Amino acid sequence: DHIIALAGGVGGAKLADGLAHALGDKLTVIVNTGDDFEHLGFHISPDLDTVTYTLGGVANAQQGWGLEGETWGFMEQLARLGGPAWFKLGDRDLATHAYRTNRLREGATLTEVAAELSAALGIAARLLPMSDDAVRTVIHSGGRAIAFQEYFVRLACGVPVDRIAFAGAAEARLNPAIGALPQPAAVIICPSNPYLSIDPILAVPGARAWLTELGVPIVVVSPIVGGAAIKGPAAKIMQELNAPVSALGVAAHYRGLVDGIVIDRCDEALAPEIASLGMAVHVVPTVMRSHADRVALADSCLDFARALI
Ligand code: FO1
Ligand code: CA
Repeated sequence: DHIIALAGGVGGAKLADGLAHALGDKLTVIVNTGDDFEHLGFHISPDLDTVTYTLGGVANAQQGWGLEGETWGFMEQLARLGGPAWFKLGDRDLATHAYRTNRLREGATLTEVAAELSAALGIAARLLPMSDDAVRTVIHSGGRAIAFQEYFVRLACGVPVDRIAFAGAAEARLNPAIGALPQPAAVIICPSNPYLSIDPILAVPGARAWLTELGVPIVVVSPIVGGAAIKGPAAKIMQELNAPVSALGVAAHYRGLVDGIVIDRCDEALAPEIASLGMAVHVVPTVMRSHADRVALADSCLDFARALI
């Protein structure tokens, strides 16, 4: 049976990789594009790249983005020219951006380009951007509106988040390929940042209605473990938005959408309170250090979701 996953960056990509191992071409991953932006004339799609590189087995694990075995000749020369050095494009990674940007200019959709790049890396799963239209995450901080990569990379998330907006979301069309997918057995929301990676997907008109009308179990994996984020600014942002920084806070965020949540062993004590929000709780080790961890978590998510049918 077919499974649909929703994913953003690193944590999401790791679970998607485990699911791809179990499911092959029976997996569709719907990927956040709110982090996308134009830089040096290139269309950069960080989360699509992270998912593609991770499932393709070529991700740079230390860095958390980009390709393994990267070299930086382009950036060195760019710096010599006085070009912008705050956002790093590796030599190999640059090929992805040139390819994507060129195809978009030829009239291809982001969906078509994502399919071409993932096929080139030998990926069997289907990777779908949430929309082919521009949706841009904007961070509002102290009266300023900051473009996402500006906030994330240039400011290193160093300003407080008052509010997060998704510019263009109201006018965007949900990826038409999503409505044409085979009926899945379940939907798995990967352990991506709820506010920065999953909310932009849900902000596309029709996304929430499509999910709930599928009428299949929707299961989320908490990206917050032991009151901290495994990676990235999720914990800091939850605190700034006055949400409890815990798996309970994650559960409350998804209340009404998900049927079940997977939380880490170390958060087991939160299970009764989470269950009182009206969702099933599954307690397993969720921290993915090895490839075997990804596969084990994917298998236990699938078992949990299937038991909710
Ligand atoms: N993240 C950084 O922290 N610094 C960078 O210079 C950087 C470059 C970059 C280039 C291509 C790409 O696809 C991703 C890149 N990222 C970089 C990661 C990106 O900012 C983040 O992964 C996210 O958008 C948050 O998930
Ligand atoms: Ca992201």
